[in-house]
Amino acid sequence: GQTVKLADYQPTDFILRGVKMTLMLFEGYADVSTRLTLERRQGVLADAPLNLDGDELVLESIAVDGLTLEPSRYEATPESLKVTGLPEVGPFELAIETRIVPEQNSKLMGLYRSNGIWCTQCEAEGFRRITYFLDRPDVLAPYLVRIEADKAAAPVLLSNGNPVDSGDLEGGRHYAVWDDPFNKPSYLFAVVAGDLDLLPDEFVTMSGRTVTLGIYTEKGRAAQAAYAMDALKRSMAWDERRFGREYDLDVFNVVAIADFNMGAMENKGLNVFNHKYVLLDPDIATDTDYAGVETVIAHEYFHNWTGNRITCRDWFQLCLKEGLTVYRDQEFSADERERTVQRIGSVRRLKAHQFPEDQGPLQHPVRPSEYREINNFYTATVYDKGAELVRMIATLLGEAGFRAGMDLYFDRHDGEAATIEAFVACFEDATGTDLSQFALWYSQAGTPTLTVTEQWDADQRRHAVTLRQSLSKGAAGTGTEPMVLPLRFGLVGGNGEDSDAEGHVTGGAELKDDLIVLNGTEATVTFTGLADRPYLSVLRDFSAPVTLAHEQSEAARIALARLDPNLFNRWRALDDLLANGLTEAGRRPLGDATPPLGAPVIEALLASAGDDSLDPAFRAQALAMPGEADIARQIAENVDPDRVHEVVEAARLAIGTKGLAIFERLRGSLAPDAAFSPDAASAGRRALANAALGYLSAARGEPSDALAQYETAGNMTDRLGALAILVHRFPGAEGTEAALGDFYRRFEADDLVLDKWFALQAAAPYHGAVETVARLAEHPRFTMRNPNRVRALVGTFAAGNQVGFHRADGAGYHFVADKLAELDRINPQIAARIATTFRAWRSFEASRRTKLAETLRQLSEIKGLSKDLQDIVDRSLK
Ligand code: BAL
Ligand code: ZN
Repeated sequence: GQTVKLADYQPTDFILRGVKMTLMLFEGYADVSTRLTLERRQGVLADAPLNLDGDELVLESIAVDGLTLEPSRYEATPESLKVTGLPEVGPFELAIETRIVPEQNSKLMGLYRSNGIWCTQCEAEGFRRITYFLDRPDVLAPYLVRIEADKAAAPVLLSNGNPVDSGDLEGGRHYAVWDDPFNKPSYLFAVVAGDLDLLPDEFVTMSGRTVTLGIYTEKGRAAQAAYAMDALKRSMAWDERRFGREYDLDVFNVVAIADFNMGAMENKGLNVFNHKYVLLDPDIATDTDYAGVETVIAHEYFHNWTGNRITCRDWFQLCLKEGLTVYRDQEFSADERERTVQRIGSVRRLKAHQFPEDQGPLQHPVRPSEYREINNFYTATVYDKGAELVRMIATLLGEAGFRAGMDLYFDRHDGEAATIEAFVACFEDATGTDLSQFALWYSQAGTPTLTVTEQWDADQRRHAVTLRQSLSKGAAGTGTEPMVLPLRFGLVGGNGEDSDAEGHVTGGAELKDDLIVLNGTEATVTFTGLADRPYLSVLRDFSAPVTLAHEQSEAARIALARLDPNLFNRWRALDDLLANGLTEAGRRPLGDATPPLGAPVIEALLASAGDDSLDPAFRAQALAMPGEADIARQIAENVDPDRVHEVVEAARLAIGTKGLAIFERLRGSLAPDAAFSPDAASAGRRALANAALGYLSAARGEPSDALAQYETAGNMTDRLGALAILVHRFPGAEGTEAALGDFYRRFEADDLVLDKWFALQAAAPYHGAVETVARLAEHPRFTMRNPNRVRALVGTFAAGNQVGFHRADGAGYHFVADKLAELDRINPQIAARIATTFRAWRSFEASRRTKLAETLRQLSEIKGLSKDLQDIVDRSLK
């Protein structure tokens, strides 16, 4: 595949003024007729051809201003259409007809069918699978779309914008016309047609306009969209309150689809969702699912302003809409739920997904400068690190400055396709701040290391804090200049209060209230007038996405876990204590029996767990062990996944044994509420109760508590929590098999719950998991055609089962590679995504390292591999 480079950006030779389309849907094919109003851009050579993008297309006819073109005037291939001899000045109309086969579209890009429903996915380059087009985000136009279909097969016909016409046609067919007056790029185009149920509602905007809301679902499931609808209305109100952004069309529709590559898609006025992020009720969905629906509904809605009204000039600017919109959805969840707990969740995700990407062969800057396949850049770096960069701008400028910059951005660029430079300039201009050094965050890849050392001068009652930043060159080969690190901090006294001691800076930093802005390689801040040595709490709220190397005693961390007025850092103190202990123990050989955690660490953890003055959701987070992959990343070299698992289990047993009384008490005091409520506080109590059950079961070494909970559970959170303990800790126990069978029989009608059944078994941390997963891949309900199902089984096994996937004989690698080769021919995007799990190969001990590399090499040599998978495999090997 060809490499696309940011530096090569050029505007199109032709300007698109408008699009009129008719999609005629039939069983077995669809006829697409497109009329483009185009105009040669001023200054473009008179003989310059028009080059349109296609992908697996067949051209049926082509005409300019109503006249069919001679074959000498155009060249059509499945991937391109070149037209010559077009008018030198003034607008002209290009009419193109294509015939496509949605039923055979297994890539789920463009127009395809899911359970009989016609639907589209066009981001990033799916529109060119529907018709030949200038398929790039800086080509914006209004669209008028007419859909025709059989009325019985597709009573519902939807597209972007407002509905303007509909009616019956001969032969049992009907039509609908949708008018989207807002300029939009083709990636935001959408059409849905099918026999769907509707959950209707409405929202009155801040200026008093009534917007008709609809969530469309498979038949019989509209009631399960109630929580999503509630989240949508809260999102609309929040964007008005927090950012002054009002919705613009008369209607806003969401459609839930079973076969969907992404989580959801923000098409203008017609969001299309993976049904996993719409359909819920307490019997089928966990608290995590509820939170996920709320987040994704909000995220897609927020795109209406950050993504749709202001879009990206080119795909290199993807973080312009994604990083910003993730920041906005994170802020929404923080306001709607509990800020610290939300922040802990976001930081866990960042460390679990973005840090390994940033520290391995797939490393790329938040704004990449080249790509071979754009689908492979919908990454944690673009999304989650992208959000961290926006968060840092907000931290540096303060709430009012950040809002002023956002207001200017909306004013200045509404209706445009913008760049990161344009975005950053708005904050500079609105606040008079120079952000040129800050902007390095967008171009320099890698996780900087922040080293912190402290020196207490007892005679002078003075505390010196030295901060250093460093960034090493990684796979992306980008720069390593010092960046701007906003570091929230406090000096905590023995009374649990922050000191207001004066600080004095030497070196490259600025001090403003509770913020040190480190912009040089090194700086020292000396605090004077202190009565006693303080505990330094630094990088509060994870105010910069760095690896923190803070030389701090275990005693100081334990004190901060108890005293820090910043709750996030209390959690981090505990998490660091656990992670450090597990990492150190993980470096020792398999079988080494030295306890991974010292008694004071376990006591600190249990003190938090048992502290009823703390939010239960926070305590559940404190009790959640770092992930095995996370520990492996910190061990960094010669990792033995069996050893990592061994130390995690040893730690779990030690904590459970020592805390038995606390966990028993928690189980008693957190008995399930009679009526289920999905609110954050109730979810937090369930999370703590389930964490307690996990430790209790480990300590007792037998499954009866989990079995009892499984049998009496009144909601999916408690049922699945218990089943996970049974399947992951008590395999082969009689009750475990019975519960697993019961779960299947109860929920076999529901694909979303069945995904949980597949995923739970795929994640079971045993060497035999390879055989279990191979057997499940032959299960009648397993299919490669549904992305959720593939992710549940193959994706979970590869990314969420360190012990099984990394079995020493390489059987896990072979199984996944075989499945990826098969999947690649069906859905390359999903195959490429799952393949990223091989990227960490260099960090493993020699035998696994060799086998991983060998597997990657074999994959890379398969003939006819997709561009998607080839790109991931080749870059991973680099
Ligand atoms: N734009 C793709 C899905 C999302 O990030 O909202
Ligand atoms: Zn998004």
